[in-house]
Amino acid sequence: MKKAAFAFITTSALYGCSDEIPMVNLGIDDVYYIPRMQKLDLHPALIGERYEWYVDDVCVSHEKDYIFLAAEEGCYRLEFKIIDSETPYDFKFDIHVLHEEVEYSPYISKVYEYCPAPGQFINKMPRYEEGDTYETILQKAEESISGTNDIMISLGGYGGYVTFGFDHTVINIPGEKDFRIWGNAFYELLNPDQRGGSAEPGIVMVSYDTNCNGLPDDEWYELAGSEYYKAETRHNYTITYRRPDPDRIPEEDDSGFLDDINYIPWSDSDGASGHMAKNTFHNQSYYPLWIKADNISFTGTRLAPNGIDLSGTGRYYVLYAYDWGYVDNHPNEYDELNSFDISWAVDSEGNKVHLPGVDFVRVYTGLNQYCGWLGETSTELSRAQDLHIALPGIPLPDPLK
Ligand SMILES: [Ca+2]
Ligand SMILES: [Ca+2]
Ligand SMILES: [Ca+2]
Repeated sequence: MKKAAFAFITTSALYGCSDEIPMVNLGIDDVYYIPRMQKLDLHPALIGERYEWYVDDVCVSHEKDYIFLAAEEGCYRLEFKIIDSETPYDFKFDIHVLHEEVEYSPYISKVYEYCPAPGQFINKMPRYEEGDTYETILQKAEESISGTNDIMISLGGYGGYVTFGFDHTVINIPGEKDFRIWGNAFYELLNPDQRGGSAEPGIVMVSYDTNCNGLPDDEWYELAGSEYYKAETRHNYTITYRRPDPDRIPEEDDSGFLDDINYIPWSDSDGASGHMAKNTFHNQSYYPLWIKADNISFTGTRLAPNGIDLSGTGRYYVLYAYDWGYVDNHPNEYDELNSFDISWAVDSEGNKVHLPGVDFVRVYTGLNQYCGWLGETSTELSRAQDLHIALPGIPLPDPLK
């Protein structure tokens, strides 16, 4: 991001008839050169009653500050007006948007947070080794899902999340899906038309780096998928998991697949409580070993259970995919059903929000569900891609065709 330099002008030059010549510092340059898909943070130093920003004669904002962001290379004519009865102001300047010097990657370049809930794949995907800290686990998560490394990470039970970003801002192109995420969902072979099998829907949140500090400390917006407005979807749901009691006496269930049914206690904001069981397939700790706290809490939207025990005896669960808008919900070959439109973003009240792009993407497990020997439902993911960056040798599809 280019820092705004100082532009000096005098009010007398603009309005005349003054003996005094105060120096006025607008804080905006006459011309800028920036790469595409990078924000330019404009902070005028002057104040007035109202403000207007124009890009190529189209009014784009009435705020005092403006973040310019463009997907396309070219020259953009900007105009900034201060509407004020005493000291009105009008300033025109140019922004030249250029191709980046080092070609952007369409894939994840950074993992900012990896905070899984407990689960049977935790401490395995990625693998915890003696001496690991949060920082080293975070680095392992980044090495797993960045670029085309395609190593699956697990988010554990309800609420567990990962936050990642790209080497540029993902632009919200109107009418188009903007990024894609790979999971490990599959449809079972008996009735693939039913779209059931292993669907472990993860909810996507997005954030725009509005304070331009490169950190995910800005407002988050949920991408409202097919279930968002349904009555059975629970918003502002909180769950707390507790570290297993080392003095508990492990108890088996009748199936023989669960050898510790009171393993990890949880309680939620609805007053419900239960346990995540330990199964015979995974014997490592399910509680993240790098976490010192004895409790972990998560808050978000919780989707209704999607698993049905077709056997009636707890031995054959099918987890049905929701229609659209979730990660690890449909098999990866359904690229449309694994792609996301930033225009689905809603605020905490469920109102639609327009975001010009996103710098941070968060995915969290959307269900609190336990399915016999399959264990807890947990979202997995291995890769994400900005759909607006051309892959080497493959041109982007023309949306007009
Ligand atoms: Ca879009
Ligand atoms: Ca920020
Ligand atoms: Ca999965």
